[in-house]
Amino acid sequence: MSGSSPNLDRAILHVDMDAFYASVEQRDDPKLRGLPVIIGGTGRRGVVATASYEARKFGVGSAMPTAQAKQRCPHGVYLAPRMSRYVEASVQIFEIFREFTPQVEGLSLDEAFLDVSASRSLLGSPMKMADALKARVRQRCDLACTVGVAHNKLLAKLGSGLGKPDGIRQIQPDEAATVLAGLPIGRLWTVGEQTAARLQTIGIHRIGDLQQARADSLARVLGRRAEPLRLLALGLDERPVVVGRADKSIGAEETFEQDIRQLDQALAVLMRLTERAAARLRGALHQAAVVQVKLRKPPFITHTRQRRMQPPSASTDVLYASARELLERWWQEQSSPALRLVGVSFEVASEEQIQQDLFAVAPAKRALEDQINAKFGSGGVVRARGLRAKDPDT
Ligand code: DCP
Ligand code: MG
Repeated sequence: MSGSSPNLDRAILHVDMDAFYASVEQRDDPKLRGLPVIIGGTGRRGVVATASYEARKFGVGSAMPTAQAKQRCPHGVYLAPRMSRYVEASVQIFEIFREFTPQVEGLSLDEAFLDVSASRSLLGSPMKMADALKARVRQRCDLACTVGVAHNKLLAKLGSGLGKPDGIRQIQPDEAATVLAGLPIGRLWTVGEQTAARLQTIGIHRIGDLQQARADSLARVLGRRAEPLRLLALGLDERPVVVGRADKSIGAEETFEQDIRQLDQALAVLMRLTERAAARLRGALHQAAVVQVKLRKPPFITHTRQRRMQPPSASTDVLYASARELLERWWQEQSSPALRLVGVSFEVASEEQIQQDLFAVAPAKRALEDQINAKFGSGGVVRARGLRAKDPDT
């Protein structure tokens, strides 16, 4: 066990709207209630954003090609997203969240952590608050959500997942390890595909296997991440609720085997990195408030240059224009410019900024790019500049 004992006194809610885009459409058009409704790209290469629970019975879900969804659910109602409606609903639900606590961390348009620890004396138990919150969302927005209740973020989020749809699920400290044990390892926060694959090589498939794993064999495959991950597997998580946003920054970088000495080669890499990071930014429904480039020259001197975006943006073109300017200016300052690493990162704009600024971007073009890139890998659509230079090895 780690040195400090876990704080069991906090009260965290994780709220997540049920089938968010689809529910907004069903609310706005009562004829759609009870029907399988699928929201997504309707073109040939369209991808499903979400499906109503009626449609999920047919095996339709987020990120599936729309064509495949139509095979599984031919009688479904297929609609293109109307972002502005979802943003309006998002603004309303976040207003409700803030009636329970100012400690609200938005994760996306439809999802947030609330630290309601200090609200208990005024508003009652966390379960009572969860109840009241659901009722207000229902009354004022005519929408359903699910609330997870626990003493930390990991378990609150797990709770909302288990309570869906239209539920409340509390996870008590003494049941945490048991609830986690049966879940596949990939469900654990921070475990992506790579980590899961590595863990599987030593026979760890479920979170329970990780709880029981020997420290030395874990360390062999995970290094320094072994101990933090084992604590998460046990349901121990001291992360605070951070007001405004979850991801502080999203970025991408590349190290080169041979130094880059041509400006247009550096710009080509920068474009590719910007494209990759901006797609992730948009995937998380975030906007960038600050663009930063990271430039490392031989032997090992790292410079960063940054610029604030006003207004925040998630457009590859807009973000690249800023990143490019920063790189070009740096290039001119150097007597013999050379790069062994280029990186770009975006500081995520706050919840309020995202909501205001989603109105200001052109969703159709972005969505098309992202869908194609999601389908064909992030090289599917690249701008001409990104193709000019040969791929440096990462
Ligand atoms: N979304 C998207 N593309 C994805 C996943 C989600 O465009 N690959 C959008 C549509 C969803 C919204 O984000 O309605 C919220 O995502 P959730 O993962 O919370 O999914 P839902 O709210 O639709 O369903 P639920 O939370 O009930 O599982
Ligand atoms: Mg949701």
